[in-house]
Amino acid sequence: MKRVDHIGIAVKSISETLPYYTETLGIPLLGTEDVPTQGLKVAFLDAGNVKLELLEPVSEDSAVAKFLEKRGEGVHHIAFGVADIQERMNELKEHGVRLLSDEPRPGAGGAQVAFMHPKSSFGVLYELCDKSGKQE
Ligand code: CMX
Repeated sequence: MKRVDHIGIAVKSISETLPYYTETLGIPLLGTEDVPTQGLKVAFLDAGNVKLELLEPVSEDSAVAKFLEKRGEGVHHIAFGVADIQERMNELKEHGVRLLSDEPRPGAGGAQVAFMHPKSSFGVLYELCDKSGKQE
């Protein structure tokens, strides 16, 4: 894992949160996107060497809705940018890391993504994010 692509931050409302990031902190908005496969609306911000991804649940049974209910707003996950995501997943599995799926799934921004269970990553939800096959 050589590069952090983005940090995911769970929020109740993107529209209420955005002015803090764009105006108070001066971090430019890259764009917003619906991610129906995850029950989410997301906003990406350009924090220079890393992106921030604001995550707003649009469905009550999404992972982020559950997170907000249990833990409140805050840092939700850290995403490593990788190539050859299936190979990286296989390597992690060989090292005993518990992955949340056997194969990568479509995520925000046209990426293929996979998650490591926080219980096998010392309390952190890590994402692998592969944009190498992305259609521009
Ligand atoms: N970071 C760290 N720990 C977390 C966590 C998170 N984001 N989410 C849950 N946990 C912890 C909980 O605190 C709990 O720990 P305790 O047992 O000590 O209390 C444990 O993991 C189990 O949590 P849970 O509330 O019972 O939640 P679930 O097992 O139902 O789900 C998880 C947890 C990680 C499997 C689920 O959130 C998931 O499948 N995540 C992957 C998908 C996802 O997060 N998508 C959103 C981002 C998508 C995107 O970026 O596009």
